[in-house]
Amino acid sequence: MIALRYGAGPQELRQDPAMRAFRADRFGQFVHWGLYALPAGTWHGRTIEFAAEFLMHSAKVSREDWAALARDFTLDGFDPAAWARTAKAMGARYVTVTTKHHDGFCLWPSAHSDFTVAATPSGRDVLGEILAAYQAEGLATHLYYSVLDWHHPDWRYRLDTDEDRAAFDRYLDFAANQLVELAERYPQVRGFWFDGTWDESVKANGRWTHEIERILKERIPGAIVNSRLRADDLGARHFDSNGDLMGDYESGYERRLPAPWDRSVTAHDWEACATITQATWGFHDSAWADRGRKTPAQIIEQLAQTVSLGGNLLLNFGPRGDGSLVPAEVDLAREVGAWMHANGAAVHGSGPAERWEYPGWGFYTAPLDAAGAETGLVHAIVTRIPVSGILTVEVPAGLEVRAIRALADGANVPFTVLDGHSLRFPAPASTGMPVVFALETGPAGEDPALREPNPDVALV
Ligand code: FHN
Repeated sequence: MIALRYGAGPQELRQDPAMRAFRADRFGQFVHWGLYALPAGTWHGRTIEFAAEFLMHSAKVSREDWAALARDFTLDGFDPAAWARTAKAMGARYVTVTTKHHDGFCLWPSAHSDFTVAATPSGRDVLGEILAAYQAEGLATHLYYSVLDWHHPDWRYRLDTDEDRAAFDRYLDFAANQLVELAERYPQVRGFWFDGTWDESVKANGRWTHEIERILKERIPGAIVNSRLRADDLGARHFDSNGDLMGDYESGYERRLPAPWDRSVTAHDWEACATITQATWGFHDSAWADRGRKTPAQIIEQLAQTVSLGGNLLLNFGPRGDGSLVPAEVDLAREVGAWMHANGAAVHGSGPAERWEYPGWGFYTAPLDAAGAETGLVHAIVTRIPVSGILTVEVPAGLEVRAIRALADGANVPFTVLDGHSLRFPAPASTGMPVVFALETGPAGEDPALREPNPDVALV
């Protein structure tokens, strides 16, 4: 055990109302919006097939030229109420919105920077409007903040000299002031999502990351902070040098998920973030970005896998430079939302179905408030229909399945008990979308007759 001053806190899962609500939400919307949405991946006619929010860096744009984009940030198509309605209809329960990305541009009129919405033609508090719109729809709000800052002259990647250290200390004061400002201006937010913390300079300042988490939680009791903020005394990130999670939930899964059978992640709260496009978070107006767009079924499969492992999925949207949503993202949200409308019970308020092994053809989830999954309901989300047309279910020892119903319409599904611990039922016809079945379970052996093969079923 290594003695650490800035390591992890208590390791029990937080059970306060904010954290329980976050855990039950399971599905959030990420929004990346800033000046980068204006050039949208192309600078002076050259399209760079890399994340749009990196364009300042990848096209080697000077601070001055990049800052001049603020003049075109005119909000002509900006309708935060439409963003919020879209998110809600998709089934998202919270939003995490970029307040400042790596380019340093602030979506709120920060008193600590001249590179903010206050310097754009409207001068409006864009962030405040976004938060209000989502809150009006009943969604919780989280603030993304990039510690990495290409605009600020005191930002350093490494601390090689005394001058670097002095500059970076000034930078950390600036960032701390901005974070306190955010917490004071928007005390209604539920959490903070940190990014841009991987450089040596930040890793050498574990104390600062520890202090920031403390200060934010002092300002907003119950605030939820992702693990990405934190470094410990020795520069370990996410998990401290003793292997304990820092922050309230792990946020290292980006555009990837744990393996479906990896139950180790259920030991703590975690959230994965995902792009709809292949590899850009900000709006990238190109065939390159469109090529990799995921389908609604792919998104739902990711969501199902995530929930089955006790995580949340934060699905990114990158509005266009004028503030309007990308039509393909609106369409996707609508289709995911239609599925969630019928099947959201397998996602919201759900988590891993304990002891139910990954079946290969999909994912099991169970209501979070059930006594584990020992009795009651288990949802089977079918994402891969076997060519055999047969779904086999291994039932955990001591349990039996008493009924299977299609979640969307409640239709009873006949099944065959193969032996004391497995059963099978016909796979659904493919609709191109995952299908969810509710398995009603109870302790085995209460009524032995129920464990006999069901005479109503014709074996497939
Ligand atoms: O560099 C950023 C990237 O632009 C985006 O914001 C993602 C979201 O998780 N975070 C960083 C890469 O890890």
